[in-house]
Amino acid sequence: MDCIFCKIANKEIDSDIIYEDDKIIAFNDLNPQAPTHFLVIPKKHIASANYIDSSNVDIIAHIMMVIPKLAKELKIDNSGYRIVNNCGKDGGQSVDHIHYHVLAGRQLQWPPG
Ligand code: D5M
Repeated sequence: MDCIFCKIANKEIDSDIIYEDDKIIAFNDLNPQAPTHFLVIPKKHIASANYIDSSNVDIIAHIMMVIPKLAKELKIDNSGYRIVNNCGKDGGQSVDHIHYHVLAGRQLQWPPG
């Protein structure tokens, strides 16, 4: 499968990794939209939020537990941050491997565009 985030997870292409364990990997976004902007992905390919089910939801739960730990390490936990998952075309998903954006370091606006 020609998936750029699978290639990052498999270390077939370089990325700026900030966290890794047996299930997930986090790396800085190539096109940052905030002073802190990293992505957290499962190593196993899940195409989008549409494909979360009982067989893989433990990985998503793990991502949601690791993000606050990373936020604390990066000292963005007090000022705040945003976790974003874009799903599908209208959601703005451009890479078909589920990923959670974590954005911080400036006042983020709402609603999103
Ligand atoms: O977000 C996809 C995000 O993935 C977008 O913010 C750019 C980022 N991206 C794409 N390729 C790379 C590599 N190679 N390293 C780091 N970041 C990357 P989406 O929600 O799908 O629009």
